[in-house]
Amino acid sequence: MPPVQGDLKTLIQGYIDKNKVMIFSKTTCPFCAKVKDLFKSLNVEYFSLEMDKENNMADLQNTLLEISGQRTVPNVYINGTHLGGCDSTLKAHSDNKLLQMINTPNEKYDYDLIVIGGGSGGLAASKEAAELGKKVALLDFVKPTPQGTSWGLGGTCVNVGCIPKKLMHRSAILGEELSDAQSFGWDVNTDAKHSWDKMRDAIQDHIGSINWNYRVQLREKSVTYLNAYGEFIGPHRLKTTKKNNKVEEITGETFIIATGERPRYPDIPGAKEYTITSDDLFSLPYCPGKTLCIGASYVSLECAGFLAGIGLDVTVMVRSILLRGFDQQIAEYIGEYMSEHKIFFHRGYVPVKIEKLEDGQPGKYKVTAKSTTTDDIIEEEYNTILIAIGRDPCTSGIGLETVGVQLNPKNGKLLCNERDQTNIDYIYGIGDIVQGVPELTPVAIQAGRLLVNRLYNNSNTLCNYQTVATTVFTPIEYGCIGYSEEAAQEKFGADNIEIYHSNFYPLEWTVPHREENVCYVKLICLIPEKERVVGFHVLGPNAGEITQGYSIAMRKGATKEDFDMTIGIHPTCSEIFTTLNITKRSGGDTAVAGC
Ligand code: FAD
Ligand code: NA7
Repeated sequence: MPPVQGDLKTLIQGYIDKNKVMIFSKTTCPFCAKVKDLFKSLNVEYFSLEMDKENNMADLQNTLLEISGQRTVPNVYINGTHLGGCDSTLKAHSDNKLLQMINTPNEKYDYDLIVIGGGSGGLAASKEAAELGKKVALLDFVKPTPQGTSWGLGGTCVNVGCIPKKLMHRSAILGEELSDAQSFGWDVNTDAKHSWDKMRDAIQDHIGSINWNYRVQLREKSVTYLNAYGEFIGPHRLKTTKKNNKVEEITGETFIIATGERPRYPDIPGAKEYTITSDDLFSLPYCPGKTLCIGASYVSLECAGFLAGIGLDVTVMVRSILLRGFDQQIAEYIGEYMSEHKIFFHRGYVPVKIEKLEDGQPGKYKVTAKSTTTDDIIEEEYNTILIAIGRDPCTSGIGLETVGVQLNPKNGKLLCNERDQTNIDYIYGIGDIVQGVPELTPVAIQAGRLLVNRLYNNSNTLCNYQTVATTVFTPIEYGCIGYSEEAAQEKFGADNIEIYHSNFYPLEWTVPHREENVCYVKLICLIPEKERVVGFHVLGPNAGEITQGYSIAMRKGATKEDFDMTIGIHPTCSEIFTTLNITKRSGGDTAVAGC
């Protein structure tokens, strides 16, 4: 559908705002060629929109007339100011004014770009923009949790997300491997004890070094880093407040909001006083002891997994299903595996009250929960209660209403177009706060880099949020790309998809006699498109490492035949994807038959 007039105005204004030298042109126009040759001879970078290549040329020209008062081409803008056509440009050059206009810095604002939020997306965007010669400020400020936990530069992933989570998962996996090692001939102490303090300190030391490196990188790239909270107080104007309450105002031509999300608390007595979230867990000054994880999505299950893996007594309280949004067959397999590995599940319960029984590190707390289907009430005691029932975007309290940025009223997420632009043309959004975008670190980074290249490097490449691979780091890892079975059925219809699946038995598991037939793979293929693979799922060790490479194949539209024609690497887990021949429809047995 061609853009409506209002959209065209924004589009054209965007080109003008983003390009130092902007030429609206036609490929067939000799005057346009003359102007472009002039800029080339002066070694001046320009961006030209060849309007005769667009399918809405007449609309574009009409809108240009409205904006600039000129319908003809070339139509030249320099630093946002309308210069005119071929004659005006040549005259400005002969009067020695052209280069002067081009080289006049934009002094209207303190910064070309202000990025609010120094997490995965914000850091990537600010560094990239500075490399492209822009004057950039990056604000990052962490509001302490209700328990008082705070952290350094780098956002969720580095401080309270992916990094400490994966390292604690690794600690748990090492425990299992320690016991495997005996089967492989190592005389290891079977009474090996785990130290929470040692693990936490080592991981926190690593995080500290990353925080420091980020600061060094920002300094090296001349990004102004402000450890301050940002809040819009007017168009292009931000109030920044430091920890010591020192307030300063700064202005920017363009803004990127990348403020991320923070954990949500249930509205029940005792929740904020007596519980922790993932924001507190990874730096907890004491071993959490007997722990209840409330919530059944990946943050909760991953934390439950590594806490149990380091030897703690762990329960998960599940309101409805496991891993909403993920393939439900595999979600259930994960639940079964975790139950087999000493994690207890309370299914169909929600907490209603939390009370403190004893102070201490850890203390003791009573949780009262009620069934979602019956009148049943349960009461249990734990040392630590970890809440992981979702995360809210940090889009309130930052003055978005002052500048009129639109949010999704249901969840507070930022509404952006495919160019990551909000309804306010100089304000963009990236990362977890954006509606409909996968909440993953590499997504925020990619979006930030591509956005900045569109803003300052004449790029048109959009961030492709489809077919993003991800992994759940539960005790048995789960990697996936594309559609779950349920989503594929809903989108394409059950008759249009063929599902190939199999169990597999990692060779490394055979000698220590780990359980058979818990590892599993599934390929979901679209029959009308030569069995193009639209869903990829693997449940087993190192699923993250396995999954990454296949996401390139999926982006390239790989079919089942492409998988079949690929020669596997033996002996690996991943080779199972090259030999899948049992369809789910056939009802054939997927159990492992041999090596
Ligand atoms: P963030 O990284 O959250 O950064 C936002 C920053 O902005 C924060 O530092 C915040 O304090 C700051 N800020 C907020 N408001 C203001 C303001 N007004 N002024 C100044 N600063 C402000 N993703 C993966 O890809 N893989 C994983 O394995 C993974 N594991 C995760 C595990 C956990 C426990 C959690 C919670 C998340 C995990 N994620 C994972 C998700 C990943 O961390 C996020 O997708 C990613 O950090 C989002 O980046 P962002 O730039 O949008 O925001
Ligand atoms: P998610 O993915 O939003 O999942 C929330 C989970 O918590 C889900 O299992 C919910 O159950 C459950 N939930 C929600 N509200 C409640 C209440 N009130 N009581 C009990 N259980 C509840 O959250 P995560 O924290 O795991 O992860 C959020 C993002 O953080 C994720 O996308 C990553 O980017 C990092 P439901 O299925 O709705 O019944």
